[in-house]
Amino acid sequence: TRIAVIGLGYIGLPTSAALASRGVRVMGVDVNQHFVDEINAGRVPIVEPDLDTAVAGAVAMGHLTASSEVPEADAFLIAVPTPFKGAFEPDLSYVRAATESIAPRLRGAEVVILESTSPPGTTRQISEWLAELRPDLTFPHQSATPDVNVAHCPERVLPGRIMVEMVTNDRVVGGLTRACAEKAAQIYRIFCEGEVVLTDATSAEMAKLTENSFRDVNIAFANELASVCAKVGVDVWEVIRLANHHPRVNILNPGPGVGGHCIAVDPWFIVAAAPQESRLIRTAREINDARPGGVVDAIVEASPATDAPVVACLGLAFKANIDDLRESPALTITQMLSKRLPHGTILAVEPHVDALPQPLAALDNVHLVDADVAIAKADVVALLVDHTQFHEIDRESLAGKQIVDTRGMWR
Ligand code: SAJ
Repeated sequence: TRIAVIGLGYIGLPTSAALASRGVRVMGVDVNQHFVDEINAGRVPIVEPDLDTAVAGAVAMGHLTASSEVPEADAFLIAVPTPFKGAFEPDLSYVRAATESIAPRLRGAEVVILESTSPPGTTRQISEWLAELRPDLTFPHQSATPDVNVAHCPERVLPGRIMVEMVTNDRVVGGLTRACAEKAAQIYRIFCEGEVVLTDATSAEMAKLTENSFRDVNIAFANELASVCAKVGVDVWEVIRLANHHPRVNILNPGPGVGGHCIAVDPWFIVAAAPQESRLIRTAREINDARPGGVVDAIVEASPATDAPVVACLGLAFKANIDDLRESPALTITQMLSKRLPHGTILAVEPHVDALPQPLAALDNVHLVDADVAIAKADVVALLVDHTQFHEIDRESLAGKQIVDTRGMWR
C-alpha cells in the first residue's frame, strides 16, 4: 500500500510517521518547501514529544519521503487546515486545493480520506468536487459501487501527547458508503490500537465537532463560575474542589480563555450549520472569548497608580508545556496589556520560545525575559500558563507583589 498524506502539519506528519514506522510506504505532500526539505533530511519542523525520533527513523528506513507534488497512491489522506473566515464561515479553500491536487492522480479503486476537522457535509462535498474534476470516474455520492471511495476520519489527538494518542485513541471512520468506511478503516487498523468505529460521513463530522464543543461548553461553565465566585467573594478553585467531591460532578478548570486552533474554532462550525439551534454552544464561545479582556481588566486594576507600572506575564503558549502559540489567550492578554498600559513595561516569560513572536515583537513596551528577572522587577505578576517550570518559582520572590493567578496555581 502506498499512502499519500496531503498536509504535513501537527496531524499529517505524526500520522505519516505512525504509518511509515509500521512499514507502509508514505509520501508526504506539503506546499511549504521548507517543511519538505526538513522532513527529507529527517528533521521535524514542529515541536511535539517523540515526533522527531519517529520521523528520523521513518526517513532513514526509506518508508517516508516528502514532496511538493501529489504522487499516485492507493490512499490519499487530507490533513490540511480548516480555519474560519469573516463572520465565522468555515474556510474550505485548503480542502478544495487538496482535492484538486488529488483528482488528476486517481485511476480507480483508491480511498480518499478527509482527516481535517470539517463542517457537516464536507466529505460529500469532496466527492462532488472530485466528480466534477473527473467525469470519467464514479464517486460514492453517485453510485453504491463507486470507482473511488471517500471517507472522513477526524483526528482527535491532544497536542503534547500526539504520538501516544495517535496509537491508543479509538477512531471514528465515517464513509459515504459502508464500503468506503470499511476501506478507510483498514488503513487506521495498521497503527491504531484503539477501537475503529464505523459510521456515515456526516455523523463522523458532527461527532468530532461535538467532542470539542463539549469541552468548550464545560470550560465556559468553569469560567462563568469564576466570575460568579469573584462577585460572591469566594475562591472558585475551592468551590470546584468541593463540588467535584460529588460522584456525578466533574467541573473543569477556569482559566484565561480557550486557545489552540481546535476548541476555539470547531464550535463555530456547528453554529454556522444550525445557528438557531446552537444557543448554548454559541454562548459558551462568547464566554470563553471574553476571558482575556477580563484578565486584562484585573491586571490593570491591580497595577499601582504610577505612570509606569511593570507587569510580568508568565507564559505565552495556549496551554501548559507546549510551544504552540496559536490562538493563545496568554498572547492576546499580553498584547492587550501593552495597549492598556502604554507607559508601562510588560515582561513576558515563555521558556519554550527564543524570541518574542509577532505581533508582540513589534511592541516597544513588551520584552521577553527570564522568570526570575520578570518577577524581581514586576509590580504585578500575572500567571497565564501553568507550565511545569513555573511550579518551581520561589514563592518568597512573590512577596509584596500583586498577583493575578489565572490558573489557580498559587492559591
Ligand atoms: N483549558 C481550560 N480549562 C480546562 C482545560 C483546558 O481553560 O480545564 C484551556 C487550555 O488552557 C487551552 C484550551 O482550553 O487554552 C484547549 O486545551 P485542551 O487541552 O482542552 O485541548 P486542545 O485544544 O489541546 O486539544 C483538543 C482535544 N479535544 C478534546 O479534548 C475534546 C483533542 O483531543 C483534539 O484532538 C484537539 O482539540 C483537536 O485537534 O481538535
